[in-house]
Amino acid sequence: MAAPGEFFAGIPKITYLPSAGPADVLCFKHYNAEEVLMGRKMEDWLRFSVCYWHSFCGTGADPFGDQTHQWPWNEGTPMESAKKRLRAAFEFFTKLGVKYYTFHDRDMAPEGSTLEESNRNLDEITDLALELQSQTGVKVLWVTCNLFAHPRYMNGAATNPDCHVLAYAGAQVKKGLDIAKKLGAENFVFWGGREGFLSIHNTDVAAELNHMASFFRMAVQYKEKIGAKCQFLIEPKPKEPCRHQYDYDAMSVIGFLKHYGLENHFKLNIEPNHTTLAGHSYEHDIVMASAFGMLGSVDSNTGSPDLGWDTDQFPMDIRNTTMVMKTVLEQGGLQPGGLNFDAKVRRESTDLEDLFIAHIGAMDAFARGLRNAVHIIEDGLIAGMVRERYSSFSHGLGQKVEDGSATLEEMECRSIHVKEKTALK
Ligand code: XUL
Ligand code: CO
Repeated sequence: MAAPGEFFAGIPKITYLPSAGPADVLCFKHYNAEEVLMGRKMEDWLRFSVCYWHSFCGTGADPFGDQTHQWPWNEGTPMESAKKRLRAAFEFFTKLGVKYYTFHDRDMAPEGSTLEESNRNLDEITDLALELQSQTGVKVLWVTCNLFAHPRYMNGAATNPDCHVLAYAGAQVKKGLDIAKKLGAENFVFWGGREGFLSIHNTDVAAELNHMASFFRMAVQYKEKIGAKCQFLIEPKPKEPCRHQYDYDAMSVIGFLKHYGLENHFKLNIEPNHTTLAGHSYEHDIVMASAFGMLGSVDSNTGSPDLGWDTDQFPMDIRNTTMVMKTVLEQGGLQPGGLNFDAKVRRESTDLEDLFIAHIGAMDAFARGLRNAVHIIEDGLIAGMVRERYSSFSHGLGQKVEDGSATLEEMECRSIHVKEKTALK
């Protein structure tokens, strides 16, 4: 029997039961939130977050078929169902034991017929969000603005050829930052949904990139003006919906930020499914962003290696989660970022409990990845091999290359009488 206002009746608080059998799917077999590894609780290394758009707004529709999910919160007027959805989401976060969530402005509250009405809707729904946050202790990992779904954004937002559209996007981000501050969001994400092009022939690439940089500068100024504390994050993606997107991958975004002098104001939110769409391995952008001190957060999902599009599946591959967690451990954690499940249950997963099973599976996969990464780091074998591989840079000429003081003349001097065999040693 459902308690009044309960959406997930019959589903208990999910606990750690390592000895549970294979048929027991509503428990964690590996994720033990309180367990301390390398000086920190598992939950603090992993900082899991549930995403609002897939898990609570997703309908199961795809380009070939209509809605398959009949969720009980989708009832009443758009504002009524927005409130039901929020209550259902907080029941879910609490039962799952996840302390963070993420949302777009437009999936939290419906868009009105004017900006003013949209803002009013957001105010009303986020009042309720604030109340539920303080009742449960669940926090916002990040907020983002949906600058890609409405028809006005069909040619982009910050890179739109029409300045009026850029202005609308700016107004939306201004409100998004107010909301982020109100809810104490720890980060704020910019995903360049349609910031790119379908045809290079009608696109002034240099102008669009300049506009995008100006747009980000305005956001930095406003964030500082209102004293919002959230870390700005850019989420790279190479394509889809555009044929080419400017935030192609980690290195493109880092190059862009450095070119425009914005690198101190932003980090990256890496989504591995996007990384593989860019032709890289799963962990590539995690490693690259971290190497430059720019890994801020992770949209923990996966695609299928045999597909060329963004399927946003729950990550279940232990090899991948190990590689991610090894990088996270090596950089000392992800805080204030986290592991956000930008992932959706399949169109065919039509039971409410599937939402739990999917998250539990992915959380266990990350817990196993964390344990593996701890072993790899603690036994030190790989780190020792890597150190040895670069040992020639720890003294003499190598040290001078390392600190940038070496010259080509010194290289010549060192190499001229050395037989190749010795030089290669
Ligand atoms: C799209 C995507 C988005 C962003 C937020 O591919 O990943 O959901 O994470 O806008
Ligand atoms: Co994402």
